[in-house]
Amino acid sequence: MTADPTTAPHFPPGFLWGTATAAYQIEGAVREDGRTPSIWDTFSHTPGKVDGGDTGDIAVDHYHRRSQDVALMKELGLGAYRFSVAWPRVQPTGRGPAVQRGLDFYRRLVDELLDAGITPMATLYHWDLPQELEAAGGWPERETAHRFAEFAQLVGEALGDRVNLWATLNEPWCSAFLGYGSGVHAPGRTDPVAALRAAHHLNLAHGLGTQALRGVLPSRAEIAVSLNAAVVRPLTDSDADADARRRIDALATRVFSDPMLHGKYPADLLADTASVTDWSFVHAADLEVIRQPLDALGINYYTPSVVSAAAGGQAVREDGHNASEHSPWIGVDDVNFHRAPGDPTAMGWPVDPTGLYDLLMRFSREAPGLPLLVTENGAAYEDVPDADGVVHDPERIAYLHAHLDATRQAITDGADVRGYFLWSFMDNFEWAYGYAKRFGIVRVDYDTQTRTPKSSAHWYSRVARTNRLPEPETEATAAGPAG
Ligand code: GBH
Repeated sequence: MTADPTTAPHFPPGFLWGTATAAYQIEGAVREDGRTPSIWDTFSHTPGKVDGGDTGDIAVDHYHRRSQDVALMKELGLGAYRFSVAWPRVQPTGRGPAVQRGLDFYRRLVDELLDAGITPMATLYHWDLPQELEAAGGWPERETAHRFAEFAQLVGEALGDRVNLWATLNEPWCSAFLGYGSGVHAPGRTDPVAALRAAHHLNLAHGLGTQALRGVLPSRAEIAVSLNAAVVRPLTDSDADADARRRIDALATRVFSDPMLHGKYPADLLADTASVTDWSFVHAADLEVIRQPLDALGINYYTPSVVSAAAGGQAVREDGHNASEHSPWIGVDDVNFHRAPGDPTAMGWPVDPTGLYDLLMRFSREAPGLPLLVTENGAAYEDVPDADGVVHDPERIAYLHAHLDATRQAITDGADVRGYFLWSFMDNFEWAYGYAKRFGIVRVDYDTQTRTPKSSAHWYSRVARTNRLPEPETEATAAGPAG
């Protein structure tokens, strides 16, 4: 009954099997060792911004439970771990010299990972801008990009001898368009011009930050960026729907990938947003700075979008994403968002692994020779622990299996995918949703901070150890506790 291991499809040798987290979502200890507030501290403490009034003050207390968390990763046989560095821990005002105690936390984390045989991947910016930099204007101001480059240099100097894999930014789309456009993320501003300025300055920060890292890292270091490139599908094959798809694709994906990979902003994006801004905040030399040679492109994927042109110019939003009065789609107020086919997760996001396949193939064609990493993929479900506190989560296993199968198919079809980082290692602070949504393969009891691997953790452990997906009929046994 068991699959023949010699014919079962393996992933390429050396494939990185990781999980991912982000500083504000897990660390807590927000006032320790010199850390100052980030925009997410301010935002989560503003009534009405986060479900249940939740904050990251304690989160899952990873700042104090770091060693135990790394030990659990080792026990599960995970090969890589993507974490982010909290800017306000390292440079509390966003300026000036680094706080050694802040850097020490990450030095110890990395040392423990390396001791455990786990490859660290450090993301420099996962949304926690020091509040003082927001007070000075935040991402809509050009100066913030220069501040980021300085921060990148400080972290590069401190960790460059032990971290080989880096990402500059995580999902700059969220920072720019949810942070300054729709306002559902920190800092909660709703200003279309500010959102586009933020997008450009995040691009510039990526370019300047990459240059700064190259200046201090050994030549073996690999630098990437993580984009939440969107999979946007037209509702029908009409020209109007194709045009809606094109406009959303420009504002979701090409606004970052075109300057980063090709050194230009898409002409259609500039035309579509001409009534909002003339983009005069883009200086002539910026585009060459933004286009830096990269060692990998990180793709974060969860679910696709389905769009159509709105009949009377009046858009409807029926896809379950955080509805807000202000649209993040600057200059595009006549595109409908429809519920995509597929069973919804607890986020209401339909499961569709073909979107991940399509994205990997798209970028392997668009940027030949650039290795790809899936830097986030995973799902929230209504996990119900049994009497022993154990969560049996077959839906999450099915989600992971399907998306890993799509990844393997893309590799078979020529995509150079080097690794996969499951979101997330453990349940954590899910931004505007607070603790209500659980993405972890490890359950966290928020009263006791106890960590308990879910069935999906044992399943993923098996995948990581064997470098292959189990045949569906062996899934039940594969999901049992690891030997
Ligand atoms: C990632 O964000 C984050 O990197 C990670 O920190 C987070 O915990 C994880 O995914 C799970 O959410 O169409 O305007 O309604 C993903 C964020 C959420 C961004 C859905 C796009 C739709 C925005 N994505 N969102 S909208």
